[in-house]
Amino acid sequence: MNGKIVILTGAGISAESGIKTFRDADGLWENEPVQVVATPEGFEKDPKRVINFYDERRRVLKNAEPNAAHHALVKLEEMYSDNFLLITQNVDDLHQRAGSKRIIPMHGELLKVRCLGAKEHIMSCTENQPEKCPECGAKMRPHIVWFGEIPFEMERIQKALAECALFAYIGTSGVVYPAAGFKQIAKMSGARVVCLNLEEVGGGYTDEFIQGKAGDIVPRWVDGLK
Ligand code: BV8
Repeated sequence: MNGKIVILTGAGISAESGIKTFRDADGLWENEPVQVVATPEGFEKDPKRVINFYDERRRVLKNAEPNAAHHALVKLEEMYSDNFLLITQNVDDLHQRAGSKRIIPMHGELLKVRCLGAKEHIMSCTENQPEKCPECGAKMRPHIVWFGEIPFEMERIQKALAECALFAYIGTSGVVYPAAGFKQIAKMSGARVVCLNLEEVGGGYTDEFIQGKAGDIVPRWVDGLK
């Protein structure tokens, strides 16, 4: 295939690694309402509850491993090199641990925290979030894009979508914007759009739907692109 390939992943690609998705039964948002734990207002109102929510997710992530779908996307990156970009909505580090390099974690990273000081120091955090910034003493927050905040690297993303010949979205329910709108931008740019997911997600602009668990269908799909 000529031209660039852009992949968007969501929580479904990490499900087989034991990471809860957001909207499936017993999903993450079931016990913790979004507006309480994933908005700046929620953090302002009850920082301890928000910090505990992310500290707990870091503990779960420590025992998780990348699955065959993560590894298949690394192989795809090796095949397409500079013509490949992976955009993930996920804040886990499973893509990175599998070896993905050309990756944009557009909703932030669970294993990073940043301070609320002027310099917004960003640092690694694998356990509980520190009380104060070790650099400047300011309060800390998860390095996560909450609802109402602007995702990272949107310009770079828009450019890649405008140039791509193949756009695949994997393991995402297509509920959260602006990520949910990427398939439309890609389609309007002339790309072929493929959905790989456990369930069919609406929203149109999709040329092909491949149903199944990511760990099964993604490696097969990548092999077919060789
Ligand atoms: C923004 C970090 C302005 C937190 C997250 C009304 C209409 C349209 C938009 C809005 C609206 N009101 C408000 C908005 C904007 C809002 C939004 O979209 N709200 C939604 C709920 C309506 N968006 C924002 O606020 C965004 N910011 O808009 O800023 C702006 C933007 C651009 C330029 C200028 C200004 C910020 C959104 C980011 C929020 N943060 N995450 C955290 O992780 O704690 S979002 C959160 O949802 C995660 O990142 C998650 O990845 C993401 C999306 O969910 P999915 O990944 O899709 O997960 P889900 O569980 O939903 O689905 C899993 C799928 O996998 C399912 O389909 C399932 O069938 C499938 N699956 C399950 N198992 C498997 C599988 N598939 C394959 N194999 C399996 N084994």
